[in-house]
Amino acid sequence: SSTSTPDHVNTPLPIVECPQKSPLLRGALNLSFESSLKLTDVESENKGVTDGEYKPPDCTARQSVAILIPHRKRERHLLYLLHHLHPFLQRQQLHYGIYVIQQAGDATFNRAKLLNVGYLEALKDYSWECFIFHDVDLVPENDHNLYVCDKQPKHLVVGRNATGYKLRYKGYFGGVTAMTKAQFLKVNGFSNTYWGWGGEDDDLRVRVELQKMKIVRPPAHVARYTMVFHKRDSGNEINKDRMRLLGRTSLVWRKDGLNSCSYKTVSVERFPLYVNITVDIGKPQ
Ligand code: UD2
Ligand code: MN
Repeated sequence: SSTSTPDHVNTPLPIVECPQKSPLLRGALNLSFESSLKLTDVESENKGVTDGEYKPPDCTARQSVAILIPHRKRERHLLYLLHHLHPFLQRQQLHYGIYVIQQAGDATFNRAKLLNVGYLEALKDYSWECFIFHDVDLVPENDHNLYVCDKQPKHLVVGRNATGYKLRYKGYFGGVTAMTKAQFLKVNGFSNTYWGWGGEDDDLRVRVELQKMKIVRPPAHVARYTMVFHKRDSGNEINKDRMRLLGRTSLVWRKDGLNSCSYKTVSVERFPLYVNITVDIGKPQ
């Protein structure tokens, strides 16, 4: 009768899997990069996120995804990315966690090794099944670009503003990529030996190909990004050794990667919108 307690008060919600296609998706987005944006604004826009983690409130997500962002001194880019990525991932009805892996000190930057650390550290929190390796300065323009893993390693950046939204070259695997826990383990992760700019993304592609896996991409009209403008950072000078390193990947991948990634964790800070892992990864030998 109308006077009885409504059903939902006593009955636990049935655990239903989220739909194949989220009803919340909007397609092409209008991105804004306001210089007045503050971290506290982004925090109050994302009350459902705790320690960088979110679960859809009324269905069980189809995948649990860890977003790994290599970082040093790009605070503004990080803020823009958090501002866009949190609502984007929530509209995709994912269970996700955002990890920022912060290189301590001023030694030459090593994007790939930071991402290995992110994988190893994130798995201490939760058995994430999918990992997204994500540049801090790339903002997705269309929420049909799903941040989930596929049967094959996935490259999510077909095009971006600065390159006329065209694939930079055949085999290009940089910027934002998605691999399952098992796929990444199979290739022994990234190489730890690429210090400075370039080559580490091609090395990962070679590892994937050596395992007879095939890179897949979403359609070009969906896999679009805006890269926030930047110059080459100091401390991330071009790696002149990258071609030589790339030539020996097939010989060293078994010994150079996740299983040889040595580092010292300086701190793990659980901020509202992300877990910040500061790490000493050493310096080039
Ligand atoms: C390209 C690739 C990138 C990587 C790089 C070569 C694209 C879209 N991206 O980016 O994935 O392969 O070439 O290494 O093709 N970072 C910091 N602080 C620094 C230096 C780097 O946070 O001081 C991080 C940050 O997440 C940044 C990423 O490393 O987005 C790549 O560095 P970049 O943006 O300078 O290189 P870019 O744009 O040529
Ligand atoms: Mn960049």
